[in-house]
Amino acid sequence: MPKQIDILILMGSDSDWKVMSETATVLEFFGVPHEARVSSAHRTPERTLQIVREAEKKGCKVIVAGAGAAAHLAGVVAGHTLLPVIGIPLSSTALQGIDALLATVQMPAGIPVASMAIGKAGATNAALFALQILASGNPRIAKQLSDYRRDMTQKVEDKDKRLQERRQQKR
Ligand code: RP5
Repeated sequence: MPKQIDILILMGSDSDWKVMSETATVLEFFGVPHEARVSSAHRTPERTLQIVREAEKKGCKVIVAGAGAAAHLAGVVAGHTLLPVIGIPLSSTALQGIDALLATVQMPAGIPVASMAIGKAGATNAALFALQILASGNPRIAKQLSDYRRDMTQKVEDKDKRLQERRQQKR
């Protein structure tokens, strides 16, 4: 029996891991079973399909795919599965991710990919978005997400408080 996963993190190259590890870090924090794999839509197309099929058998519910350059990974994966696919455009060429952004976001009608922002913010948000998809059927994750937002709100309020205090001291 293969190890069950909720989320597959797929990336085009190991050079993408520096950014894609942000997705894994969030999923680890939330305690959600996942797997991170390297496979390229261009360099290893058949292997990519095989990894998607294996993930489906492992009970995977969402696929997060990050790639740079002419980034077709998320779109190609989406064409092979009915699982929701979240794409992260990565900056790995002279075009600084704009190439990957357009390749990821401009999907033709019929095969959707939820495209995130370029780089680390996109990698973090991909994890949160995947968790939000899981949360509709999982009250534990829904509660964790709600706590995460509450902590974020508190941090912003703390920053504002510190700013007001600094300004007050100058007067
Ligand atoms: C893409 O090409 C990968 O996703 C990576 O962002 C980029 C460069 O790959 P490497 O040449 O570093 O393997 O397929």
